[in-house]
Amino acid sequence: MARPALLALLTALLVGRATCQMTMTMAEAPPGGAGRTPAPAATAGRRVVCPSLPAPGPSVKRFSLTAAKIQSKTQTLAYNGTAVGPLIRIRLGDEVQIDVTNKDIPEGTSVHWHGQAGPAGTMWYHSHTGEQYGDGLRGPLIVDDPADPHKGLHDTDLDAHVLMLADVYDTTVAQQLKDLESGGMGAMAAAGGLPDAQSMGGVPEQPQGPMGKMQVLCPPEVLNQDLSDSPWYGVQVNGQGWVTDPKTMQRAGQPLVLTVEQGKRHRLRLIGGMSSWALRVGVQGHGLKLIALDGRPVRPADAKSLLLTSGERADVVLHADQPVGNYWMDVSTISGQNSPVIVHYKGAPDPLGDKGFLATARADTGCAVGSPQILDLKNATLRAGPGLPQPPKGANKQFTIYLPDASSTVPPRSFLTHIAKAGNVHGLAPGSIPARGPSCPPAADGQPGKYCWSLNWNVYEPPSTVALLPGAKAAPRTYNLELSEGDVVDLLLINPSLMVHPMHLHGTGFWVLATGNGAAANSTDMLAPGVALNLADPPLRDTVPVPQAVAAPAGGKMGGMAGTTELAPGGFGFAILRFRATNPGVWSFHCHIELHASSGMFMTLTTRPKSNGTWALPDNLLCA
Ligand SMILES: *[C@@H]1O[C@H](CO)[C@@H](O)[C@H](O)[C@H]1NC(C)=O
Ligand SMILES: *[C@@H]1O[C@H](CO)[C@@H](O)[C@H](O)[C@H]1NC(C)=O
Ligand SMILES: *[C@@H]1O[C@H](CO)[C@@H](O)[C@H](O)[C@H]1NC(C)=O
Ligand SMILES: *[C@@H]1O[C@H](CO)[C@@H](O)[C@H](O)[C@H]1NC(C)=O
Ligand SMILES: [Cu+2]
Repeated sequence: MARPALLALLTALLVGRATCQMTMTMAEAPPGGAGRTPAPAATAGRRVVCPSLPAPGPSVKRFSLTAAKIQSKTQTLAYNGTAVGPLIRIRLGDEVQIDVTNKDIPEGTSVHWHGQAGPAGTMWYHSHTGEQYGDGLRGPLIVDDPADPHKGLHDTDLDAHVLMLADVYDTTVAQQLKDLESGGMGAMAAAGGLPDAQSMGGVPEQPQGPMGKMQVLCPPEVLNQDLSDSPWYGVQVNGQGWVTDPKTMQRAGQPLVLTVEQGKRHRLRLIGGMSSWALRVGVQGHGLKLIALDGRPVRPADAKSLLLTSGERADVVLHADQPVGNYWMDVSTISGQNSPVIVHYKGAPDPLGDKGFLATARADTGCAVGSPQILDLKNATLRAGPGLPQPPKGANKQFTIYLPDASSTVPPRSFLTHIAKAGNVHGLAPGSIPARGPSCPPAADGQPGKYCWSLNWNVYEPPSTVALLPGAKAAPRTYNLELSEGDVVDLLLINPSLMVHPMHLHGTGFWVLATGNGAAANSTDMLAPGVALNLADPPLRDTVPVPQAVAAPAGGKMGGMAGTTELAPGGFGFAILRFRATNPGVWSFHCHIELHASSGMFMTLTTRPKSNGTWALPDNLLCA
């Protein structure tokens, strides 16, 4: 199977109004995606048809998915007409063909097999076009490993215990983005999303429908960390959950009922399918044992609850060791806005018929930050599980990438001095030290754009191209880093904003060597000496939540959001990643929060094969 480049391209295909076939072999050929919106400019004028793939052999497992418009209160798009796309469950080593049909989505669609460059574990699939996954195009993909080192830690691993978490809205994500681009962050604060300096007094309302309003009183330091730039509406797990219309206070839907058996240890596979909010999961009266992150085993860690951001997956063991009954599983924001799930022991009364039980409506785990035993997945105390490879001891390429809100965050002086030499930011001339980075592109109405996120102040705007072939030119806006096959690469991610950014890399997994807050970089923006790297057993992941920055206490303004506000000394959030560039191709690297990726927090890493001759570019790039 020597066709990695071909497969890398295939998964970037637009699925027009036609069926396109995609083949992948687990643990062999690495599919991935090459960009949020594939590059129409690169293929303009070219006649395109589906590439001809080898006919599937008898051992190939075949699945099909149909992406289409639907009309429900919380969703405009769906795979196969269901709130969450059907579970695709295969075994490590399987060869798989998945036929994807676009029934009626006029702008086209695409599919990204999130985390899938070979490994077993809890993965998912979702659209990578525009803001479609937040509107409903997402589903679970599980790759079972018969030799899973943590098999002995659980008694069941049921399809019904694969849980796709999704924040849902009564507006499309594209509409949310439009509102932000013309109104700025304040627009969402008014809608109950992002707190700002005015609304941050700290009392979000938890509407409870028939039971009246319930207020969640959380201290400001909790609310300050619960930033989302989407308005809160509700959460669904596998397409079910209570959502309360903030205008009418009417509650609709019902919680998912998760059935467990007393005495059994159940493996739950949690998928962070949210487009914006981070969610905390914890079960009343029960502990959770984390055993895998992003599909890969981690050293088991016990927790009362854990926090999941967009794109991440966490496998946990729920030991049903309590009296037979019904229990709440909170699925809540940090500040306590909750759309809970019911954990129902076999033999207990029907929970949906039990008014007294329903009225309690939560596991009551309160405000999260500061709660003991909350397992924060961005906490670098996590360790890899058995059987995973160790990282190389050193890297031959290092890149520093800032994660700023480009509408207002002024680059640190050290960064500007550095890029003045390196000249690696589009729009900034090398040799001169600019006063600030480039700002947002204009909003749709032509007015100055008030909202955009960037990587090193590069605001990604599709369409984009990367020069794949010798002599071809990259489009000016594409922020791309060049790698060669075999490179060992360090990415030092520095977060000067007050939001966590879950950064996701396509095409390969990476080791998380360190995360935290502090001065990770010295004045040349290279890794500062003294930051402790875990080279022994760092977790191997495909998504990393980069901790938010800490604002200076004085002034009351939010650093990184309000523009010129200083951060606390050493207040940057940081994460240090290492990976081997063994998979030639053009790979996306982006924040998984959809509003952030779509507004510019998106770039590419191009791994060139050792010899240019091995690029396997097909003649026909797109399905007609
Ligand atoms: C999706 O729906 C089609 C049409 O009903 C069906 O044939 C297919 O099996 C479904 N896909 C999955 C993965 O269940
Ligand atoms: C990380 O975990 C350690 C050990 O549980 C804890 O002391 C520390 O406060 C945590 N840090 C964060 C940022 O959650
Ligand atoms: C491959 O192509 C790139 C881009 O033109 C060029 O810089 C590089 O030297 C080539 N490498 C080899 C091994 O020919
Ligand atoms: C910053 O760190 C890099 C890498 O460790 C080192 O080469 C450089 O000399 C350091 N610069 C300063 C000013 O400390
Ligand atoms: Cu982000």
